[in-house]
Amino acid sequence: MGLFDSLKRGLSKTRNRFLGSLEALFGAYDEVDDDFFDELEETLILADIGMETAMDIAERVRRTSREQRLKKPMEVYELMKEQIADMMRAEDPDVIEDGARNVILVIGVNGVGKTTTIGKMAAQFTSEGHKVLLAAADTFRAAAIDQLKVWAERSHVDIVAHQEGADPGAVVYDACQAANARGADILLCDTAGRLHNKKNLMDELGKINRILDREMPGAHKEVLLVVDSTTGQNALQQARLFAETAPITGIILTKLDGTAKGGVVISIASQLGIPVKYIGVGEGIDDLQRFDPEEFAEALFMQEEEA
Ligand SMILES: Nc1nc2c(ncn2[C@@H]2O[C@H](COP(=O)(O)OP(=O)(O)OP(=O)(O)O)[C@@H](O)[C@H]2O)c(=O)[nH]1
Ligand SMILES: [Mg+2]
Repeated sequence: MGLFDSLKRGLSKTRNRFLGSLEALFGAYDEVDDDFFDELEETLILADIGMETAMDIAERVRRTSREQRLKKPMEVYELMKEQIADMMRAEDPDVIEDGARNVILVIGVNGVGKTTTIGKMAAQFTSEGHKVLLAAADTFRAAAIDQLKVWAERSHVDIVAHQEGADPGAVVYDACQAANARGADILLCDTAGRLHNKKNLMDELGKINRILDREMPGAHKEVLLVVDSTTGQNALQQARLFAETAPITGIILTKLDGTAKGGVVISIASQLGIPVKYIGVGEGIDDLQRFDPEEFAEALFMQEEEA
């Protein structure tokens, strides 16, 4: 299956929810007028993308439709797609700097999909010719270490792991030495999503981050926050919390395939001020995609006969 097809499939629940009400609205008017735009705003507000984002989209579409004197609902539909893609566009979507040493620290609350996402990234980067090393810095549970080992095998990459309960800082330190010694150009660090309490977790992540800076000077570093899109409206709070440990450079939204609330990607990409770098559209090794605003909007608003 092509990338766009799996994106479309992953977004099918969200698309059904969005399109049902939008198609009825766009079908009900021969020409757009003030009533149409009022209804568009209401429809978007009910579509679970957050009040602010819904109003923002409606306002942009209303204004630009007037400026361009659009009358036909289908023209406005296309415009809406473009405007939404525009709102989600970010400055620097790249995660890896080619030719440099790269460090990626993956953080987020428990169960959002950090370990799975690292496994998927390891496979992708390897297939692109990179030499990847994994650091099992979630030492809170033995199962977490084993889970990452399984992904390392699947993606044919090396892993540095200690025992359950070991100091995650020591794991990361060893992983940095190993990456340097073995010439790995991408080091991916898994972390715990939960410790005995929140302060422990934040202290631990802060320490890991400092060790990475110290042991990999000059490396290109990304701190990626993983957010479960089924709970996505909490992304803002999660970002604020984790930003205390290290500046977050990107967001990864997982589990889009399991929810009708995938529209949350629009509000996160447009309101958080942090670029969305990847989206997860399934549990398989190939189900992680680079986030492309145009394709996302296209897949989200693709009507039945096209899909
Ligand atoms: N459907 C679907 N499931 C996903 C996706 N990403 C992750 N999962 C599933 O979510 C569950 C939790 O994933 P993990 O990778 O273990 O999450 P984690 O953040 O590492 O969790 P902790 O280590 O407990 O903090 C697993 O069952 C994954 O298969 C996705 O994009 N789609
Ligand atoms: Mg994990």
